[in-house]
Amino acid sequence: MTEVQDNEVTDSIESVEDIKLAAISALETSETSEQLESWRVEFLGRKGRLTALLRGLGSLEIEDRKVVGAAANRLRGELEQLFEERITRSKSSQAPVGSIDITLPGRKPAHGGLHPSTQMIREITQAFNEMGFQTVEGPEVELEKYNFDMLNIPADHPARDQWDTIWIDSETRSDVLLRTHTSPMQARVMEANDPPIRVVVPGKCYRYESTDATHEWHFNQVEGLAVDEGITFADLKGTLYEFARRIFGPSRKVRFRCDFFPFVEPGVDMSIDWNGRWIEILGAGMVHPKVLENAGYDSSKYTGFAFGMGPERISMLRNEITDIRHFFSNDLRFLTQF
Ligand code: YSA
Repeated sequence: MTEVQDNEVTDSIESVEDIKLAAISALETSETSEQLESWRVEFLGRKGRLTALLRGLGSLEIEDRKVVGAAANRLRGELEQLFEERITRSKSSQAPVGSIDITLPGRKPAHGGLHPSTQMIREITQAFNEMGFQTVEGPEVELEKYNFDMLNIPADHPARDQWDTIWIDSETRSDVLLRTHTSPMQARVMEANDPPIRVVVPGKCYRYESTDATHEWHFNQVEGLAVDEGITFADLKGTLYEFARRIFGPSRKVRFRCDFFPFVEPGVDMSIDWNGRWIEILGAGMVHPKVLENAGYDSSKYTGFAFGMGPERISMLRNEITDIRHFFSNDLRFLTQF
C-alpha cells in the first residue's frame, strides 16, 4: 500500500466515525415523526451519507475497500437498530388514545326531570291534599264491573258508547279492560272503606279513539270523591272553586253547566275563562244514590260529590300548549321546557 492509499483508507474510516457521531447526536434530538423521517433519509436513505461514502470507495484497493465497506455496513446495522429503538421510545412516550386530560373542565352530568303531566298531577293533588283529600291509586287494568257496572252503567246502557274501550284478550275471562276513566276507583274506595271519604285518584286512562290536538288514546285523569253525611252541591261548588283559584289564580272566572254522567245526579261540567273563551276542564256531580248503594252505603244517610279532570288539558291551558300529542311523543325539546 502506498502512503497516499494509506491516507485514503484512514480518511474513509474517519468518515465512518464522523457519520456515526453525527447520526447518534442528531437522533437524540429528533422528536417528531417528521424529524425522525428526515434523519432516516439523511443517514440511511439511498442518497444518504452512508450510501455516498460507500459509493466513493471505488478509488481504494480491493482489500482496503473491504475494510472500509465492512465498517460502513456495520455502522448501517447499528444505525438501523438505534433508529428502531428511537421510534419505539417515541411511540411509548406519547399519550395513549383516549387518555384523560385532567385540566379540561368537567362534563355536566345530564339529569332528568319530572314529566309535565306528573308536574301537573302533583300540583292538582297537592291542592286537594291541602283541602283534606287523601291521594290513592288504583289499577290501570280494570274489571268491567268497576269501570262500568258499579257506576250505574249497565251492559246495554248507551252511555258505554262514551268511553270506547280497549279490552284485554284473555282465554279465561272477557271482562278485563284498560280503564277508560279513573271513576272505577270511586267504587273500589267505597267498597273498601266506610264514610267519611275524601280522596283524589290520579292515574292513566285508555280509550280506543283516534287522536287529535285535544284527544290522546292514553291520558291522565285526576278523580275526586267525597262522601259523608250532609254533603251538598254547595260543597261540590265550593271545593272546585277553591281548586280553580289555586291552579289558575284568584281572578279567573269559572262556569258550571248541566251535564250527564250515569254515576251522578245532578251532573255538571266546569269550564274556566281562557282569553274570553270557556274551556271545559272537568266533569262532576253528586254521587248517584245507586252508586252509593252498589258499594253497600245507605243512600238515605250518606251523600257525596265526585269529579274527574284531565291534567294534560289543564297543563295545555296553563302553558299554552297547542297539541296534547306533544306530551307522549318523547321529544326532549318539548319535555325539557318544563
Ligand atoms: C264525571 C263525574 C264524576 O262524578 C266523576 C268523574 C267524571 C269524569 C268522567 N269519568 C269522565 O271521564 N268524563 S270525560 O270523559 O269528560 O273526561 C274527563 C276529563 O278527562 C275531560 O274533561 C278531559 O280533561 C280528560 N279527557 C277525556 N278524554 C280525553 C281527555 N284528555 C285527553 N285525551 C282524551 N281522549
